[in-house]
Amino acid sequence: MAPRKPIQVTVTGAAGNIGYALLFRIAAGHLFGPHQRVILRLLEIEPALPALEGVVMELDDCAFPLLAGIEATSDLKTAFDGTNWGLLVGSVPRKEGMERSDLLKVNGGIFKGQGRAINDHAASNVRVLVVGNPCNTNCLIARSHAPDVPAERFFAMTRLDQNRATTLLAQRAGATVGDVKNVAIWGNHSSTMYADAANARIDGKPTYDVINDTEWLHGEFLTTIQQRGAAIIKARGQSSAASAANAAIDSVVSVVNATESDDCASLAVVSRGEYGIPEGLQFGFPVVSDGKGSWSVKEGFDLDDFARDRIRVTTEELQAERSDVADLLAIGTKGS
Ligand code: NAX
Repeated sequence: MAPRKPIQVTVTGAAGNIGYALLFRIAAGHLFGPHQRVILRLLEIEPALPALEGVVMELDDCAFPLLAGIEATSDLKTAFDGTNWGLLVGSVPRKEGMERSDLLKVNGGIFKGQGRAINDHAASNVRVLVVGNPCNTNCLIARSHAPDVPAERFFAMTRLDQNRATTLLAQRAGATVGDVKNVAIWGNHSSTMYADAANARIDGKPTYDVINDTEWLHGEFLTTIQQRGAAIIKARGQSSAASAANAAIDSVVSVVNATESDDCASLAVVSRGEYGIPEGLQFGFPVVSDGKGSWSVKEGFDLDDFARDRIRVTTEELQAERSDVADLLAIGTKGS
């Protein structure tokens, strides 16, 4: 059998914290399995290219059999030329005194250019996962500048929140993470996201039958997830990188492979009005993939008053973010 053509994966911000945790796993075959070769296309800003060169040396020194090539560049066209998957990790961190709206604008500029480059240079089957924050709105901006790429091919990362929620539920129930299924993250990847315990299943049973503690499920469970990033910075002196990279891998794997019938994957995708969410927002939903390139928002989630209120808050935040970046969005774009 002829060897399969390598899949090209672009990683932006490749010399950063998450990049360092992500690239070696991609090269080891964790995205597409042990028989699929990959080519890495690594984008960085000019000042970070020397550091990226060091990462490339380390990748070389691993002699990964599945790594069929590496291109390190600061040029957008080169970075996205023929790419099949774009993992958009690089963005500018929030600095002291910076308002959230300033951050949205600074990063919005980056994602506008990358969206255009994806539109003009990527492979016709390209898919994009945005990790760099604020990831939902950055994704919306990139998507709006890629009118030739179907909006369904753009994803923003809420998987780290899903993984955090899954572990918390397992620990509280005295179960293993493999017993916890169907954990949805609704809305924005920010402190307003809603981690949905009510529709999750632990060992096949509804969460509330196993963890009969509404106060914890409506309180500490949610605040622990919201504050987890800050807790890791406090403990480690650096932001989460390995778990974020792992969530990026999980996100891609969940798009590429079929979802089990008792489970879902949390991904922020373009809203088509599911569950009453305004159309066009890049919104965290429970998603099911068919394993052949298509996905849909999972139906049948029961949303009580508490859930509806939380989802309203996160929806309003995303609408406000969309207004803040209105001048960065391509007008009249399909799906935006
Ligand atoms: P780092 O600051 O370590 O790395 C970011 C890298 O991006 C730097 O090397 C920088 O040179 C590069 N960069 C900046 N502008 C660029 C541009 N225009 N083109 C290409 N590269 C560019 O941050 P890191 O810890 O790696 O985090 C990256 C992003 O992930 C941040 O925005 C962070 O907030 C976000 N996260 C998102 C998460 C999520 O769940 N969606 C969780 C983890 C993380 O917080």
